[in-house]
Amino acid sequence: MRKWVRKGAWLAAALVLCAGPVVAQTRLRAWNIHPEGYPVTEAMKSFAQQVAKGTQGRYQIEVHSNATLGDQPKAVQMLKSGEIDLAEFSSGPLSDAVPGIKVLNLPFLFTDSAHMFRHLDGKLGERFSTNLKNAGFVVLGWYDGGARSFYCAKRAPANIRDLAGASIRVQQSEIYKEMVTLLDAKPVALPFKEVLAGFEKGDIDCAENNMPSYESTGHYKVARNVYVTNHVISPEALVVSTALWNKLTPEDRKVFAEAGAQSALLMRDLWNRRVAQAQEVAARQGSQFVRVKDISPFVRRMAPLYNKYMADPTTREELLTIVAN
Ligand code: BDP
Repeated sequence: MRKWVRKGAWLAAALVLCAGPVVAQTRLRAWNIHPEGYPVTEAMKSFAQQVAKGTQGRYQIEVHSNATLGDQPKAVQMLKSGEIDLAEFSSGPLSDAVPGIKVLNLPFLFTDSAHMFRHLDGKLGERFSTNLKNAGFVVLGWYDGGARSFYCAKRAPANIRDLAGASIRVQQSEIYKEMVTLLDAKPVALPFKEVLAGFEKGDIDCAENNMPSYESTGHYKVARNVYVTNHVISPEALVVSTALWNKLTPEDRKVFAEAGAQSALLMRDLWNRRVAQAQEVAARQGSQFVRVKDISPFVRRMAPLYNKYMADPTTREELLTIVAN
C-alpha cells in the first residue's frame, strides 16, 4: 500500500513538471446586449477564442450576453470605471462619450453598409478611433448596426404623416429624440430590454430598429406593422477600455487588434445572412412590411437636424466628409 502511495506522489510530481511553468491567467469581462446566436455575440465569442489562442491562454475573455450586466448607457460608464473591460456598443450611447460620434446617428447619412464601412475602415474611422481612445474606449472593430425602420403595434404607417402623435421608443440618444420630434411624434427613451414590455403595457405605439433586433427581441410578435424606411444606417463598435489597453504589452495589443479586425469581418458576414432570416421569420409570423415609396418628405423634415449638426463644430467636419464622399 505504502509503495503505491509513494508511486502516486512521484507520478503527480512528474505531471507537474511536464506541465511546465504555471501561466498567469487574466480574466476579462465583456459586455454584450444581444442573445446567443446573434451575429454580435458570435463575433465576440470568436474574438475571445482568438485572443486566448494568441496569448497562449493568458487572457480569458468572458462574454456576458443579453445585457445581464446592465443596460447600454450603464455599460458605457462601467467600461470607463473599469468594472468591465470590453464591450460592443452601438453609436447612440457612444456619442455621449465622444460628441463627434453623434454624426453617425443622423438619418439618411449613409446610403448603405458598404458606404459606411468605406468611411469607417478609412480615415474617418481612424479619427473616430483616436477621439474614442482619448475618451476611454479603444476600438478593436467596427461592426454593422444595420438599417433601422419603424414598426408599430396598432397603427400601420404607409406614410410619414401616419407616425404623427405616436409614442415612439428611441434609444437614449439626442439625435433619435430629435428625429422623432421632427416627425410630430413623441420620443420615449426606454432601455432595449424594456421595449417588449413597453408595447405590451401600451406605453409605446411604435419603435424603430434593424430587422435582426426586431426579430431576436420578439418585438415582431407585438408590433406587426413594419414601415421600411431604413432611416438610420449606423455602425457599432467592439471596444476595450483604454485602461486595460495601456496595461497590455505591444505583442498582446497586436493579438487583440488582429482578433478585433477579424471578428468585425465575421460579424459583417453573419449580419447580412441574419437580416434576410429575420425578415423571413417575422413575415412568416404575420408581420406586414410596407416599403416607403418616396423618402423625400422624410428627408425634408430632417432639415433642422442637418442644419444643427452642420453648425456644430464637433460634427461639422465629419458630416462634410461623409456627404462629400
Ligand atoms: C440594436 C443595437 C443595440 C441597441 C438597440 C437599441 O444593436 O446596441 O441597444 O438596437 O435600440 O440594434 O437599444
